Amino acid sequence: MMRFGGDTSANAHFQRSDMSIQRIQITPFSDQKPGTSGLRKKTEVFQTPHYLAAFVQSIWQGIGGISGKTLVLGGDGRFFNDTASQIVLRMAAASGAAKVIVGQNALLSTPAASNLIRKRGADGGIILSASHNPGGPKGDFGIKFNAANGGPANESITDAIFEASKTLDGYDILEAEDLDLSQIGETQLGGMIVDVVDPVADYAEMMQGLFDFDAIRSLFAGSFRLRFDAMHAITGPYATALLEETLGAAPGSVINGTPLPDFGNGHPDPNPIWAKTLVDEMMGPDAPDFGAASDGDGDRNMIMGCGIYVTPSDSLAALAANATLAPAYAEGLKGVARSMPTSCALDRVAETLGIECHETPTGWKFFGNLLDAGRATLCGEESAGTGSDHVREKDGLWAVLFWLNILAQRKISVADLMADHWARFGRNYYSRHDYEGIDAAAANALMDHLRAALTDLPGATAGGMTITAADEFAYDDPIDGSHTAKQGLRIFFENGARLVFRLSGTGTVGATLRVYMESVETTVLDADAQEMLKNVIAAAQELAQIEDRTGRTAPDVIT
Ligand code: VG1
Ligand code: CO
Repeated sequence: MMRFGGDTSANAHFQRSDMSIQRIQITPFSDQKPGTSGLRKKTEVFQTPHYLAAFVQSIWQGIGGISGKTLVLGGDGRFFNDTASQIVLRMAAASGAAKVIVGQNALLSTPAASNLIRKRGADGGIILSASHNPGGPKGDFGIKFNAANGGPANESITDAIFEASKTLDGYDILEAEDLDLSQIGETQLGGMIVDVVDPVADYAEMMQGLFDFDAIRSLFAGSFRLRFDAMHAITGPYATALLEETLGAAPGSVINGTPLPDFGNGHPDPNPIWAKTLVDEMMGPDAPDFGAASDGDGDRNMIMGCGIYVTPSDSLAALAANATLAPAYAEGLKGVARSMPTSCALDRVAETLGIECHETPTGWKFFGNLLDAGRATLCGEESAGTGSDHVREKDGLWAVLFWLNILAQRKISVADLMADHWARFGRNYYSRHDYEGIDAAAANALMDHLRAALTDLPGATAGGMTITAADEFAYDDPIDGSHTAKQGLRIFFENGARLVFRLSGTGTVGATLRVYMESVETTVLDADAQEMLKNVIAAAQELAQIEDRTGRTAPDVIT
């Protein structure tokens, strides 16, 4: 039986066990270069005959084969998740994997997959997700490989995968019927064991070990109210089990809790634009005490309180400042890390705590070495990603539980906690403006023009502010010495303000320009961020000529 269309005449058949392995000949694809987080394309691209399989075979080659290895497999449930997981299983069996541990119905949140890889001592894992990108036949699909530490493959592995994809002439796949992945337990696929596991159980158990569940329970036993928006994505079952069933949040606290293949036609990106219903409720009359949302694959978090949106950069800083209130971090933090565009609020906390603060390129893969080496305990990104050394991915629900643990101990509101934080550390006003789906050539020209101007910028003014330094961020990993260049253009101003430009590595249409803006305040602590940043916003326009070069008069998304 041929499952992928195309001409089968050139394909060899041979036997392993009682099922036959097919060698499917293909012409290599030239566009399978992983971006910030795995390979993301339009779903229809992944549905092109052999496209997904070619990338999976390239992964096998890029990691030196999978013979005898154990892998974890799961995805965020988006359209094509089920088909893709059956292909991955048959290919793993064909290439001699010993075992694949797969979430029931091929579902696993990204942090839960990371945990399973670590807990079960697997050699790695395949995560099927395009994270915050919309799903469905017209939406996006994605796939990424995580290594034995549970974290996203580092650049040397993703480079090896891409190199393999460029010359790949075929792939091996077992000829077999689809497995029933709804039944928990072990089955056999060719010579390989498939172990279908409850996607929530191990993760929930880990969370219980990190936080003071009794303290959180007593919060919910009082008048404390929570709203968690799972955005019809993967965190629904996790949030319902943990927040409602285990911790006692009122039934109905979790909304949009059933994962849907098209995320209910939504955009599972937890920010004030796409989680507007939640934001409106939290900013409206009779708002709950705490509001949160997560993304498609459950690794992002948006944190809100009654009447307040906490920027991800501020959330990271607040978690670091209050970390010892949670049992897992009671002994203190070994160090912290943030991606370069993330605000410097974290640096101020680290300075006070007297711990290391690392600045890495965008993408969770750069935190892995620091976490493995015990140089960082908490990590975060401005894009709503926060995590710790409990896994090697960012973790949305973990951040929610961490916040609840802190609120339960401090017995204050989110707004008061942040006011207290800013009074102590000062406030880094922060915003990111995204220009999505712009012409790729125009985006590259904008970056090239700015890059060429960098050396002449110090001493010049923009937005009425004097520029003190400008560079293109590069990172030297302190653990393995690897060098990563071209990670964003940075412009620093004499008043402590900062402006960063970079192009997204997760989009699937044209280019997305991200402009990150920050200013530091120690006196005015309760103002509107866009207002406080207006000079930095003006400087961005002046320096990059965004409107002239992209034709856009305003950003698509402001966070
Ligand atoms: C974006 C974010 C980045 C994040 C990445 C993956 O990347 O900016 O911080 O690590 O998405 O997150 P980019 O290259 O588009 O800026 V997820 O939750 O989409 O896996
Ligand atoms: Co995500």
